[in-house]
Amino acid sequence: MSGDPVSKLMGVFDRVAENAARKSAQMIGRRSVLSSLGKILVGGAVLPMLPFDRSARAQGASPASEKTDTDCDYWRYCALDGFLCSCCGGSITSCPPGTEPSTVTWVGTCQNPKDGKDYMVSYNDCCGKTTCGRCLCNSNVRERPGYLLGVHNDINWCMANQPSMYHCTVSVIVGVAG
Ligand code: ABN
Repeated sequence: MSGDPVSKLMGVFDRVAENAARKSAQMIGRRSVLSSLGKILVGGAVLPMLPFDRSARAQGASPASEKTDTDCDYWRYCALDGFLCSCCGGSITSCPPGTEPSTVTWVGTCQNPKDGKDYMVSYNDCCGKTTCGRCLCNSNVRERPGYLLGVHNDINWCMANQPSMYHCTVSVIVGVAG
C-alpha cells in the first residue's frame, strides 16, 4: 500500500466495505435471498389475479337511492316532463311562491329503490308564472300517447287554471301498489 493519506483512506473504506459484505453473507445466506426473491415474484404474479370490486360504488359514485330531489334521475321523477319545482323556489311537493298547482294532472308509476315498491305519482304543473327554466327533466317511464291524457306528460296541465302559464312541476305520491 502506498503511503499517501488519500490511498490510506481508500484502503480503510475498502476494508470496512469488505467486512460488512462478509458479515451479511454469513448472516443472510443464499437460500434466504432466493426464497425472498421467489416470494416477490409469485406475489407479483398472483396479486393482479385477485378479484376486486369494480362497481361504481367502489369508485366513489353515489348509488341511485342517494339521488336528491334536484337530480332528474331521482326515482320519483320517472315519468316527469318539465322543470323541477325543487330548483325553482318550491319543493318536490310544493309550488314556488306566486304559483299554484294545476287542477288537472297526469300520473306515473315509479319504483322506489329503497323499498322496491311501486308508487303512483301525480305530476302537477305549477301555474301562474312564466317557465322556470331550471332543471329541465324528461323521463317517460310507462308514458302513453296523447289520447290517454292521464298518462301523457307532454302537455301544459295549467290549461285549466287561470292564469294558465306553466312554471314548473311537482311530484306528489298519491298511492302505493299492493
Ligand atoms: N307538463 C309539463 C309541460 C308543460 C308545458 C309543455 C309541455 C310539458
